[in-house]
Amino acid sequence: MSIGSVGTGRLRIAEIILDSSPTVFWDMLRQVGVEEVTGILPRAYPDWRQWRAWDPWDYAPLSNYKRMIEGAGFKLTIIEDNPPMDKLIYGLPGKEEQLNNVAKLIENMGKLGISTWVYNWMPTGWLRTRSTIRGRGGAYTAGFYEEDLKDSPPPKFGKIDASTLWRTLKDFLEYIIPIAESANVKLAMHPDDPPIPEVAGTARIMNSIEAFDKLLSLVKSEYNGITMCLGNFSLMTSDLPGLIRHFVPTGRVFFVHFRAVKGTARGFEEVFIDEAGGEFYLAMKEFVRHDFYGPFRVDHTPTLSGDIAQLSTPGYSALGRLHAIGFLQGLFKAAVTELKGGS
Ligand SMILES: [Mn+2]
Repeated sequence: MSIGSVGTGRLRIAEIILDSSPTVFWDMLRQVGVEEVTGILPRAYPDWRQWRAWDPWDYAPLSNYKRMIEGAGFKLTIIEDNPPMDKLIYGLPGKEEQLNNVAKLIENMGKLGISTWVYNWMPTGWLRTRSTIRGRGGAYTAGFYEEDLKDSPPPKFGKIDASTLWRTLKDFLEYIIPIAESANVKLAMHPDDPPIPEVAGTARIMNSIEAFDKLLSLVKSEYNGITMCLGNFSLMTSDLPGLIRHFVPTGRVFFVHFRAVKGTARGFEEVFIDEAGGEFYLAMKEFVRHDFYGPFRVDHTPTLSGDIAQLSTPGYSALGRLHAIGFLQGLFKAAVTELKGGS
């Protein structure tokens, strides 16, 4: 057997980059074999006049951003970011403008050939209550403990219940999915993080397998799909292969995040990906069995000492992610070798 003789599909990693211009981390990603990128909206072009002709979701800044990423040697596959959507989620006045901005983003992504948009329906955003926990070897890591919020008042727009969230989501999808269909851009709902039913008296809905079944049936379209964030789904079920068998054959899994956590949905800490048990290997084998090769990305990791990004963006340690990417590549090679065989 010669090196490289075993394997079928290629592992597709679309790692997220948060920088507004090329960095040494981009070089490192290319060097470890990452070919695709998940981008955010290009909001960071400082201008002392504090005036913008365009919003980050308009064509000009988005095409400039795409050109910069391609110039660095990547394909821009996914945007995992959004214009403000709080009024849409709450169903408040001003939601029409926010809806128009989302529509503009999707139309511009379509023109630029960016195939997938990650969004979520969290009225309280993704949430950690501790960001300087010491993990393995003293690495800083983040955690969520529901008890830390027991005295917290409701957030800015107040309380909201689950049935209102389902109604605003349905209204949103009924308007936006036809636009996504004609733009050829897939919508990939990210689960609530953490996936619990309520934060400070404010409901959350995308927190169970049943909820994702319901999402797929709310508007039946090839463009209405899922970001399978395994960090969150592993807090909903311990059966990741079963989860993959359930959703991947629907053709609606458009993106997968790998993240390891320890604990329960109501109290957990982020850990290094190799601190999980064998579940990620079983998960990767199930993806390969279904000939699903991505796009994947790694997700939050602890922050390694000496990290070039340090604690400025908790969870997005550059070195921590390089470690996780290597681990993912190992899982994939092992799964392909076991299932598809060598000579
Ligand atoms: Mn995620």
